[in-house]
Amino acid sequence: MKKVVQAACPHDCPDACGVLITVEDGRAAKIQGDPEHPVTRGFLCAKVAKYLDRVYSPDRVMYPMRRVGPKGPGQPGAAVPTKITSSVWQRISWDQALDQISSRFRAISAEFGSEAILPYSYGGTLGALNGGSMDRRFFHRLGASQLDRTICSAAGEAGMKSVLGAKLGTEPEQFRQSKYIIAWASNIHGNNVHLWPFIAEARRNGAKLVVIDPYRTRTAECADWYLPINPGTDAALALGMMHVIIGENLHDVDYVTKYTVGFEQLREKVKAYPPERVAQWTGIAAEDIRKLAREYATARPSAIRLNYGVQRSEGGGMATRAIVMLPCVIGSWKEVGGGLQMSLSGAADFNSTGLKRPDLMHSALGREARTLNMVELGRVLNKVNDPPVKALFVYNSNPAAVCPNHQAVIRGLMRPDLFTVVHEQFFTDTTDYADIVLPATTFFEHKDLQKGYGHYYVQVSNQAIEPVGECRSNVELFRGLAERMGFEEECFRESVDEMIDLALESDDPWMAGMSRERLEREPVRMKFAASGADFGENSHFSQRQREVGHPGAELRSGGQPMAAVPTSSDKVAVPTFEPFLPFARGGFRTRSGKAELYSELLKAQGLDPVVEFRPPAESRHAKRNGLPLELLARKADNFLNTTFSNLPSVQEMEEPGLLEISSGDAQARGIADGDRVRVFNHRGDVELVARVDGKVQAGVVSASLHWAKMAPGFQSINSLTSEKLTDMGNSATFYSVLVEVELSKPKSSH
Ligand SMILES: Nc1nc2c(c(=O)[nH]1)N[C@H]1C(S)=C(S)[C@@H](COP(=O)(O)OP(=O)(O)OC[C@H]3O[C@@H](n4cnc5c(=O)[nH]c(N)nc54)[C@H](O)[C@@H]3O)O[C@H]1N2
Ligand SMILES: Nc1nc2c(c(=O)[nH]1)N[C@H]1C(S)=C(S)[C@@H](COP(=O)(O)OP(=O)(O)OC[C@H]3O[C@@H](n4cnc5c(=O)[nH]c(N)nc54)[C@H](O)[C@@H]3O)O[C@H]1N2
Ligand SMILES: [Mo]
Repeated sequence: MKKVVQAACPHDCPDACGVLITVEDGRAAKIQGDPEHPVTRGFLCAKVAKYLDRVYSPDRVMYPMRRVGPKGPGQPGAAVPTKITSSVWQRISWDQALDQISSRFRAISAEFGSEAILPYSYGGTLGALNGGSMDRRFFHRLGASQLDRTICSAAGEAGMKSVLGAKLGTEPEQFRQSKYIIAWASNIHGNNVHLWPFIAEARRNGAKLVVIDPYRTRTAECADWYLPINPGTDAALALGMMHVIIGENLHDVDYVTKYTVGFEQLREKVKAYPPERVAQWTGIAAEDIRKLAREYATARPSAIRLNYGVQRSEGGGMATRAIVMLPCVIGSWKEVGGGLQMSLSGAADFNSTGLKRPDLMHSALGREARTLNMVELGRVLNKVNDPPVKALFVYNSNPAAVCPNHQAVIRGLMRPDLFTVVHEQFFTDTTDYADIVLPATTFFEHKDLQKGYGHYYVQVSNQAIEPVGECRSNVELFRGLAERMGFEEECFRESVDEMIDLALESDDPWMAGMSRERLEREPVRMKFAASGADFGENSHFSQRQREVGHPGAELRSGGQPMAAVPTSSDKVAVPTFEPFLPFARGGFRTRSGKAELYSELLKAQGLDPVVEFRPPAESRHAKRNGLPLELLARKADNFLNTTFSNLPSVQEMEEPGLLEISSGDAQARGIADGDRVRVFNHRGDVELVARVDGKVQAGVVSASLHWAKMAPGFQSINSLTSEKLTDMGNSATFYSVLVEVELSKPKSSH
């Protein structure tokens, strides 16, 4: 029997693709992008196109296992146990596993209090259910410590919200109507490839693409203008652009007056950032800064695709804040194809209180549980007392590779008194330190509900096949564990469909028309036109926009403020949707209701209420201490963080283990292309192979993330990164790292 199942890719990626899985006699036979999904448009990224290799990999965790050997990755090369029973693992039943976990949790709670148990999860799946529902209910009810999920985007979120009050922005479909696109720290071909066709369409219609990134990405290679920037200096660039824009009266006086607060303070602030000064920090010539500012402000509509690269730096919150001010200052939020996109996840939320039940924590503890920051796992496992963490429950994450300050994390995970449970699809770096490993389903094997953070569509991901082996989804695992712990609340018995229905219970008008039955069949765009209120009055598109002959988008007055109707004389493709312009007429979700170029909230936190640039302290400190090179510990284009990095068919598309270095820096150290090099700083060192390929400029080196145990000595690139937190949002500073490089041994001759 053959069927085609509608599903959604749940990986941590803005694109959240619609996928079609062909199933023949119970076995998945084909995966393809959903041609009907308006953003997926029928194609998949290279790694998800190979997903059958992942689902049916012989290396999957198939059964619950208990450790009988020592913790740690063992011998190089022999790290992946494919046999059920080995000297390290013993197969056990689900019943035994759940019994052992629950009795251990009871004992730890009795001796140290329930907050000695710490859940650790992040981006394994973005499904609303398997990403955070039954698990949260379970840990709330248990009274476990709370995890502050900051490893990815919290600085950017804080920076963006300080201006806009929400994570909203330009939808991908509108980029086809832009005339000027800045990909700012945005590796579009690698991390967000479904935006590319819209940009390609815009360029066919004459748009210019500018890329601002210290690494020459594939996107930079095909840009009209590539501006390599010194890492961590983006706030200065944005301030310098605003210096030019405001100084030359290119800002939108009407928009700024109506919809922002603090413009005068910003005008004062940017005076200190003339292009000549900014050039010294950023490495971008003053003339280029002027040109960029002028073009950005006048080539309408202009859109910025900002991604999270800038906010993985010490000043990441302020950098994001500064960049997010740009469309507010030039008023490009008014235009179809204008504005800015970072994350769109702040639109219409599912019923998250219902899914996660934070009230259960209060009934368990009588108060909020303590919160531990996931970025600081090394410190948390080694230094936190009162109570110490005695049990770690990892799912949807591979902290033994993705966490900063890898050495400290590993020291913590090696603690003999730490009881570690890992629910996983594969024997990752983290399962190497588990006491119990539990087998997890992939999205082929369970049902879920999903939004994206790079578009505004919602989907149900239907289950395509039965779980392989004895795999269970996160929902079923925590349901089973709740039962073992004797938790009697009804919510632990809800079925998956009941949970999806509950998640969709929302009085948000943007969620109107989203029933489970409908979402099972098709992706549904949020219903913005129905939102009515909030978006101010008397909006109209700027005169300038009409003058340059852009599709004459006109806002209807009255109840449908965001609807834009293309006119018949338009030459560019007519969009098949009504563009969503979240801030065309204000509607900011800040306290003032305006774009806050001056923020009382920031002032109260002791931060600059306008915006500021501070050169990263890591640079000042490390350069003094003989660590002259900025390291970009980047993501690989064909892996997803560390996911996929163990699959042979995906490995073929990547070259892990490289240190990309400029020819000048290589020569100065006697390093040639292909040489083995040691990259080090005061936190650790890793062995890599030098690649002199012109991807980075002088002073910058780059290496990519993957499973630690694929590397010599099992060293994650995160051996070099620090636990230092960002200026806002308590996020990670993966891109504020200084290192030195030396030849480790001569290149072998074969
Ligand atoms: N293929 C693939 N796709 C992914 C992922 C992956 O690992 N692989 N990861 C997913 C995840 S978790 C996320 S959060 C998203 C978003 O991920 P992104 O934020 O897009 O990812 P990054 O690669 O961290 O950063 C984007 C770009 O910023 C650049 N950059 C680094 N430092 C600076 C800086 O100081 N200034 C500027 N201007 N640029 C800088 C990097 O070189 C990189 O090209 O992507 C998701 N998609
Ligand atoms: N050096 C450096 N470090 C980084 C980054 C960087 O750019 N550079 N990026 C950071 C960022 S942005 C992020 S978001 C984090 C990502 O950190 P993580 O979210 O830990 O990312 P992954 O390495 O992809 O690990 C996810 C794991 O979840 C598992 N998984 C998938 N689906 C399920 C499921 O349904 N159930 C269970 N139980 N498990 C599942 C996968 O098999 C995989 O091993 O890494 C951060 N670390
Ligand atoms: Mo991320």
